[in-house]
Amino acid sequence: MRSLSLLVPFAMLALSACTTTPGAEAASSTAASETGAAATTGMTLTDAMIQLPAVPGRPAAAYFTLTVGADTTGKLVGVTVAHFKRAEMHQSKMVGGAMTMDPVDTVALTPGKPILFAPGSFHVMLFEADSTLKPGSTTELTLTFDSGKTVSAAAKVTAAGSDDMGGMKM
Ligand SMILES: [Cu+2]
Repeated sequence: MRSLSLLVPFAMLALSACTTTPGAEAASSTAASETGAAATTGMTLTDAMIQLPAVPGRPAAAYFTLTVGADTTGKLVGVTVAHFKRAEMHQSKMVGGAMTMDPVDTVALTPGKPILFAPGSFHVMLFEADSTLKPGSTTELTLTFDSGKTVSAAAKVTAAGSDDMGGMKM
């Protein structure tokens, strides 16, 4: 009996020594408060926008922000936009001083890090719009993930801007 009662406090001491490493605890709580994303799960689609082409018949572009939860992983595997027959994900990049773009099949999610589809970066190119789509209206943009999950949001339809098209020239 006596040796047993001595063993228990020893075991607890050893356990607490392992789990309360001061450095590790401080690091994890700092990370959580800095990102503010510790409680965020799943994905949120915001700022969805369709930019119609300056010249009819040319592709339109779609931009959006996808907020990715701190515990969310996976891959974005497709985009569809109502009123367009076809959508492709592209990535713009500078090659030899000129902006070019390549189709991308998937975009990997990094937990806690938003994905921005914006001029000069990732973007969606949209083909074969139906004629009912006008600036000032909205349409629905849907993202599909490798899990089979989809996320949708209303996207504002805007006329072609006079701003830099960010490599939209084909
Ligand atoms: Cu493109």
